[in-house]
Amino acid sequence: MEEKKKRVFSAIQPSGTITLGNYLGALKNWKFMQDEFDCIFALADLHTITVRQEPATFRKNIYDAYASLLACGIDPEKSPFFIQSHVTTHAQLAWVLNCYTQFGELSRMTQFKDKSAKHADNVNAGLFTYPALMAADILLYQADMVPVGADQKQHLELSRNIAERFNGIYGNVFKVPEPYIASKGASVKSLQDPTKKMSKSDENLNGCIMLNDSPDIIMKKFKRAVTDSDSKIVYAEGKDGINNLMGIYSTITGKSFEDIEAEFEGKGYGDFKTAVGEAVVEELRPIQERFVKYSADKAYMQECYSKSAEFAQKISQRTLDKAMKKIGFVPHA
Ligand code: ATP
Ligand code: LTN
Repeated sequence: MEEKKKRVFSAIQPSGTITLGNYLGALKNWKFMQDEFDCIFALADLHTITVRQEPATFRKNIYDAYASLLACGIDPEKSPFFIQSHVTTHAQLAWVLNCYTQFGELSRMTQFKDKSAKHADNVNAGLFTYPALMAADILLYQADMVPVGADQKQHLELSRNIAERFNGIYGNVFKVPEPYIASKGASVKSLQDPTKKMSKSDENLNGCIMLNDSPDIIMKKFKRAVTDSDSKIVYAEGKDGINNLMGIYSTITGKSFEDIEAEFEGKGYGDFKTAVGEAVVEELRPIQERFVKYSADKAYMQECYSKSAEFAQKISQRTLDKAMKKIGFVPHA
């Protein structure tokens, strides 16, 4: 008998233009996982309003993110790819899980601490309870595995704790998900401050490669990348800038750090930055071409996200109903 494929769930926020960090840390893996696993993907737009959004920009970011993911190789025929706010169960289960998540646990989330420092004028309750919504996203689909970049590991750990706590009270309702964090590309750093992660919402645009940056801009950003006063291309402690460039180059070319060190022995930082920039330009070229095609076809995108939402609603409703029934709510039908 054919073995049942493992279920994979992941999501990304439409909070700005997709970055090279998102691509190498998450999306590239999603693409390859589609054949081996039973994948479901989402745009986590409900998460995005934890930071205030300008309506027209937000709407454009949602369309652009959807087109970008199609361009990165997400195929909704193989893997349903929906918009979170179109599937009503997410907000519903999130409320329920909020009541099984402790204030202390949420207070320890480093993303909450970072984002509340960054948006000190809007430390809203949604920003705080964000991980309960993320747990709902994952648990609704009984996901076995969740591919994310290293920055989401703590949230996933919390999702597991919430699932185990709930199951401990009511029996087996939720599958306890495993994180899937590929070692390569798991954490791409800012080109301007290699101690910080590359992030869509970074104000310093030079630190961040956007998926739709022109070849010219990409080369300029790499040439300006912060390195160190040494001149050797080796992976070593204290060389955050070079380590980051090596990580990017290695993830794209598949070369090991030793191979890269050998390739650039005796060469300068300038040569290395050019090589990394060129590798990125070539990696992104076909994605950029497809992005233009998908963005111009809103009807196709609509067909994809509507069908995917219908499927997601059906699957997730079963889990929500089961959880509500176990708690003691009266079924409505
Ligand atoms: P924001 O700036 O709004 O926080 P973000 O760029 O951090 O956004 P998310 O939408 O939070 O991106 O993350 C989408 C996926 O990309 C997640 O799986 C996350 O782990 C991954 N990711 C984000 N930034 C990086 C990075 N710098 N390196 C590797 N993976 C990353
Ligand atoms: N919080 C994640 C995005 C996200 C997610 C999810 C990732 C929302 N729901 C469920 C994996 C599974 C982020 O900011 N990267």
